[in-house]
Amino acid sequence: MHPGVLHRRFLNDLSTSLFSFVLPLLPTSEELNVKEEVRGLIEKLIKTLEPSARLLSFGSSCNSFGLRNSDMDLVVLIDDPNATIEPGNFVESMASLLERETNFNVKPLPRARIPILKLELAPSPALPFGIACDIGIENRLAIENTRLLLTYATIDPARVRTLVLFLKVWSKRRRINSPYRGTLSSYGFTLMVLYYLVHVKQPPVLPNLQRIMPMRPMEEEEVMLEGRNVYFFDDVETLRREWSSVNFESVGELLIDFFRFFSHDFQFNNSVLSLRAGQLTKESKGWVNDIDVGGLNEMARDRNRLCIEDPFEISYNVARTVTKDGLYTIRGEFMRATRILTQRPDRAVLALAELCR
Ligand code: 3AT
Ligand code: MG
Repeated sequence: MHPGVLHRRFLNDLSTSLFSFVLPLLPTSEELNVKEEVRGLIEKLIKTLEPSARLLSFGSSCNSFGLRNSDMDLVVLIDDPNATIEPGNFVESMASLLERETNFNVKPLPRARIPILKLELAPSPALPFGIACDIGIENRLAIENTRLLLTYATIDPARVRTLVLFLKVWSKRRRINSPYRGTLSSYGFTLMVLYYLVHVKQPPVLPNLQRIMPMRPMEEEEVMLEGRNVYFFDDVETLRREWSSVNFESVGELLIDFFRFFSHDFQFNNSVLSLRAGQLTKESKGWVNDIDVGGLNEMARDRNRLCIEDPFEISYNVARTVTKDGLYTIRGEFMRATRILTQRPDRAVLALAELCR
């Protein structure tokens, strides 16, 4: 058979295999229901401390990039402007309340840079993996970046969700999804995929929601939250009606090209990935040689090896956890993935299994 035909067949096979790979890893409706019940229960309790408090989900439980048994990310928002609440103290009050009233294993971190409360529930028949949950206070930007990610997913769910979900599984299985151990968070990998679909791929798979929309050239707005412009085009109905990508590449092709781009083309040494503005230089962001000396017993750390600009908190490098070794490992994994997928084995399923081993 002609090599071109074989290659086509492999790509088709790869796309189908990606869909079937991801499908059984999605959360069940039972899991989602239990988690929503838990959220409601905790919210009710927290309202006894502060009646104007609401408890909202963010992160993967509501950006459509959630996997089965993933952690719950929750945030307390206090609506009453007259309520004077200090996050650290509120974390401590919530901790004693939940300790008293629930079966959760409660661990408050009131003096962390961002005070949070960690909760854990032991496994049960309805939730064979238990529940792990972090509750933060007043982190409204996280709600907005969750909505941004969700809106991107909604534009082209078949390609965007499949790519992101696969990358998340792959990065976890290859152990490069551990911000505490020098590699990158899921949020960071998700921003890499979206950056690639908006700014690298030509023609683009996704529009830049933070920029002027093609159909309404004069309507760029500023919506300020905590001093940041959190505007993005979030009118999903209009997007569905008026945006259609002329990029028809399959999810398999996009995956291979994603790995190839980050193996060979992206200039990690001097470039910044910005979903908001495309490729930027580290120099223009002032993100060069920023060594964080750390506390008394901490090692000095290089904060800007891998640079991913947060879409709203633009002075914040989402990939600041990535060390020199971490980046070396991540790039090694991109190369390994490219190699496995371009060696064109007979069966795409086997390639995916090998990739995630
Ligand atoms: P998992 O399914 O838990 O692996 P996730 O999508 O929940 O993936 P993260 O746990 O990395 O992703 O992050 C949860 C949310 O927290 C995503 C984003 O709203 C916020 N977030 C995480 N990391 C950062 C960061 N470095 N800067 C700003 N917001 C962040
Ligand atoms: Mg999470």
